[in-house]
Amino acid sequence: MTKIVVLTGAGVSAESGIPTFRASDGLWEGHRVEEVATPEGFRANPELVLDFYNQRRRKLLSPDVKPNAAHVALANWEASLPPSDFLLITQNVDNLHVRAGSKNVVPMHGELLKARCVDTGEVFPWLDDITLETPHPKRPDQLGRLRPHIVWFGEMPLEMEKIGEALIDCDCFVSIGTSGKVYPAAGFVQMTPTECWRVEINLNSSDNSQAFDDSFVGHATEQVPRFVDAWKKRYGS
Ligand code: BV8
Repeated sequence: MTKIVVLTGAGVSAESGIPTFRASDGLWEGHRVEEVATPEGFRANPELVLDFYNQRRRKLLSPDVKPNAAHVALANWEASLPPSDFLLITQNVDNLHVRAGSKNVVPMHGELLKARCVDTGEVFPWLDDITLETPHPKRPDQLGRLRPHIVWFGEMPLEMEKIGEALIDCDCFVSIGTSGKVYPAAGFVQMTPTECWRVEINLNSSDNSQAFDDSFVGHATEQVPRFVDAWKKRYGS
């Protein structure tokens, strides 16, 4: 049986109405990355950063944002396989893979619907805004002690050991909707075994397209189901 590792980026959620990071001129919903996605930016202007994530959390929770055909195709593919043979690593902080039914998901850059205590690192499910007046869920007399459970630039991504173990042992690595600009995720393809089938699914080529054996070019909602069919033909469903 083949072992499959999938890596997704913002492009897999684009057709669900969630903006990608580098579609515009390097600005991210009107902000410079350094201002809103670094610990330094958070220390310098916590209200700006908290509001940036509050806006994105509200959008994610709006009724018009839901999993698209790419999320669903990945969940169905996983369901057709033994659980230990499929790992979905996502750089995205939305919950659309899990809402589509994916089970073995590693949100390596954190999760928009969780908050983290800045003092203890404890993580809590979180659907509301986080502000400097938000009481701590366990110490309500303490305000403003929460941050988004997000991995910012300069911070270590989550579950890197589990990710590394899966990458060195996989037979098929599929990168979907990522520009290949952010490390360590952009380097994952290089960690797979030489005989691994490396596939990229993207609207156009990315910074590390040359590392892949095959490319499926187009919208994820069309190309992911098309790729899964190709995989089933190659390995048998
Ligand atoms: C770390 C927060 C170490 C979550 C994010 C110099 C060289 C190499 C590396 C570095 C360097 N200087 C600094 C670094 C390290 C740095 C880095 O890589 N910087 C880059 C910019 C050079 N990385 C880090 O800091 C990481 N940590 O290295 O820690 C360490 C060691 C010891 C101790 C402590 C630490 C942390 C990286 C995580 C940063 N957080 N986001 C959030 O707010 O959302 S990264 C951010 O970019 C998002 O998570 C996002 O997922 C990620 C990658 O972007 P993409 O997902 O690829 O999105 P993008 O818009 O770029 O591309 C979309 C793609 O989709 C495009 O290709 C497009 O064509 C395609 N597409 C669009 N629509 C569709 C589509 N495809 C198909 N269908 C469609 N419809």
